[in-house]
Amino acid sequence: MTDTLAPAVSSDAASADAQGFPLERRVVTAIPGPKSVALHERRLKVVPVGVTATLPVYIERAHGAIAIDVDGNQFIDLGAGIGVTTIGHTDAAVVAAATEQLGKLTHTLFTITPYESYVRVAEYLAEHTPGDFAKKTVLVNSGAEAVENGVKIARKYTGRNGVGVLDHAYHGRTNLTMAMNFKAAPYATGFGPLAGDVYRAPNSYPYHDGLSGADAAARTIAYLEKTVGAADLACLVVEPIQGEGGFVVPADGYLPALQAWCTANGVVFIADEIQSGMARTGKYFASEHFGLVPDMVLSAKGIAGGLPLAGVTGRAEIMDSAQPGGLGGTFGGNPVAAAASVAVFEQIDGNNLLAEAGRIEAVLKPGLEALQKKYPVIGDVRGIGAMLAIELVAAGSHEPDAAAVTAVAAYAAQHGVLLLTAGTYGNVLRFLPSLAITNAQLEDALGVIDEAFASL
Ligand code: PLZ
Repeated sequence: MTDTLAPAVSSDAASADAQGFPLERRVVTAIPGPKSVALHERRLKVVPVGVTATLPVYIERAHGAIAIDVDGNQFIDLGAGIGVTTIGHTDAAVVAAATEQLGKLTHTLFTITPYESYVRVAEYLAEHTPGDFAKKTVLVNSGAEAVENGVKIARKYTGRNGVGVLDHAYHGRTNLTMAMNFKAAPYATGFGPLAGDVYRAPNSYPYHDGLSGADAAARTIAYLEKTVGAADLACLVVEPIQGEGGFVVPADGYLPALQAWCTANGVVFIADEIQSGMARTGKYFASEHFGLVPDMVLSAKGIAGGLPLAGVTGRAEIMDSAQPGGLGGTFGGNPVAAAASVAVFEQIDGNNLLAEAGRIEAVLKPGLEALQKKYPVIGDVRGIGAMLAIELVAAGSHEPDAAAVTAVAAYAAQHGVLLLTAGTYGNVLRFLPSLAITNAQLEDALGVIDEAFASL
């Protein structure tokens, strides 16, 4: 705190919450500060370059929407660790549940000797995923592992091999999911051979293709019919709102048309809700905004308040097609992660946190639209709830401007706002704050982003 490399900048908002945790943005050193710089030097010696750091600022603690680094800088966190701490960093109920569970039981392996919290999470997922039919859930450790298991089960159920995915999709870093991603670099470059039988089709991207949902769906379906054929397709995996691809919201009617085609052709329709789910968009799952009732829903990220947990939830008859002993893993549905997850569901249900996404949208979206009027580099403002994005383009065109994204994110970081990028061409800024962010914090962050655009 004694370091004065940069002038202190801080917001005027109320300075602390009821527990005394700071609520405000506050920059007290250069970014990164000297302690972060020292830590980063240590890191570079022992952590491979493949594991990058978007912002080499070392975080020590966080609560709600504020993260504090080792140098005492306080950031307004608009990324929530890519949509993981959706109900807020260190939510008191999640901390209490996980802490209590740590002292009681940390592991048995659910497929050896089970425990209740796994079952409770499965019950919550059956209740809160779309569709009024019997559902079952297998819990695993990561989003990619959920995608792997979803595909595995769909293949067993259908007796088919093909996996359909969409342009601009992101599904993970394992061998199969690398093959399912749209972008090869950096996720798959040099890491092959990749899994086969993955078929990619054009998506709906209204800002760029200008197509109606019906026309975009007809294009996707024609493509899948030609490149693989429904008879060989086990599943179609879609993100209802694409995450890494840049919060691409498909045109009205697009996703329902894909689902109808899947249903008519015996193709398992899988919604990858790993980034869009768990209350991020004001519904439990973004599928609900589009009237979708997926055969299978994949969840991860926000499901356990920061602890590693993911789920594959599907129609009981599909899930039960995997033979006894066919699904599992040592840590899947770990008792501490599952206890944290139960607390997340209790918090969302008990405190009507779904409404918070609408509150955030009501502040953030008009704020971003006002910036779009001021700065022609902002080509598109889109998203739902607490999953909003702006796409930056060369003024008067739709040509991606990734350099502007980098500059705005860097300016924001220097001024105490953690802002994430996205998009196949790196030209999207995405906003996925925790539902705990206050309006004052949002307004303050918007002010910084306004200055960032002005500085371009
Ligand atoms: N499906 C829709 O968003 C993870 C990737 C972070 P894991 N996205 C963030 C990084 O750089 O690795 C993601 C997603 C969607 C699947 C995944 C994969 O989830 O928990 O990262 O494996």
